[in-house]
Amino acid sequence: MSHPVNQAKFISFEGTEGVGKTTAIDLLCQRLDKTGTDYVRTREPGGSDFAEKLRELLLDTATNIFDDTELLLMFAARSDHLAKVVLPALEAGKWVVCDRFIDSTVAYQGYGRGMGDPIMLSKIDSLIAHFVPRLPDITLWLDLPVQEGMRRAGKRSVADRFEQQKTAFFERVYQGFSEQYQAQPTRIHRVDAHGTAEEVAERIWVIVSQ
Ligand code: Z5A
Repeated sequence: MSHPVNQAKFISFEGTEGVGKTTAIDLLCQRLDKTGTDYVRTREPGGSDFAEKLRELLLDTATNIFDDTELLLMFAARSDHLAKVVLPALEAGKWVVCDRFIDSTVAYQGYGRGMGDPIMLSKIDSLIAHFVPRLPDITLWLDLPVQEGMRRAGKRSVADRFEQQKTAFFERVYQGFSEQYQAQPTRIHRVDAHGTAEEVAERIWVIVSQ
């Protein structure tokens, strides 16, 4: 068995719908288990009791809210999650593996809802600056064409409030991830999400274990 990976890391997974984040996180966590690495697996929106309540509202197809309200609720959930789960875990020397984080807000609220409007993007930048004291050390952007992710995700049953959006929305979300990757190539790593789950997991491990 390999040695534990000692230095605590904050890792976020990002990508459009159905790219395989959950599957990739399952496989990463199996490897962290094998190396004896102490970690917390979490997700956004959600991850703490209060934020999970907000997640229910945010994903509920019966919820009808304005774009700014959605943005603020994402940050309300994030603020609680950071304070109660992410920061304490990192301070205790644990890794944090998080399914979605700030880049999803830029992609979904900034590009998907806001169509890349500079005012919306600047609101998000400002919220990050004020309410996110710790950025991920590594962000893994699972890059897969939107249609291919939808095909993978389509095997599931009921669509939530985001999954009900049309393809054009998800193309803008993709553009949001792509532009953030180009703007922040040190933190954000592009992972080719084609191929088998094991092949994708191997690409991720090469990045994470460096
Ligand atoms: N949201 C937001 O708007 N703003 C924010 O700030 C945040 C989030 C944080 C919930 O996210 C929604 O919240 C999300 C954005 C919004 N809405 N959308 N869309 P979520 O992460 O809970 O939901 P999701 O993005 O829809 O995730 P997902 O659809 O569950 O997909 P996934 O986790 O990336 O994929 P998966 O479940 O691992 O895989 C999908 C299927 O493909 C499954 O059957 C797998 O067995 C299969 N799969 C996985 N990997 C492979 C490979 N390599 N080959 C073939 N098949 C595969």
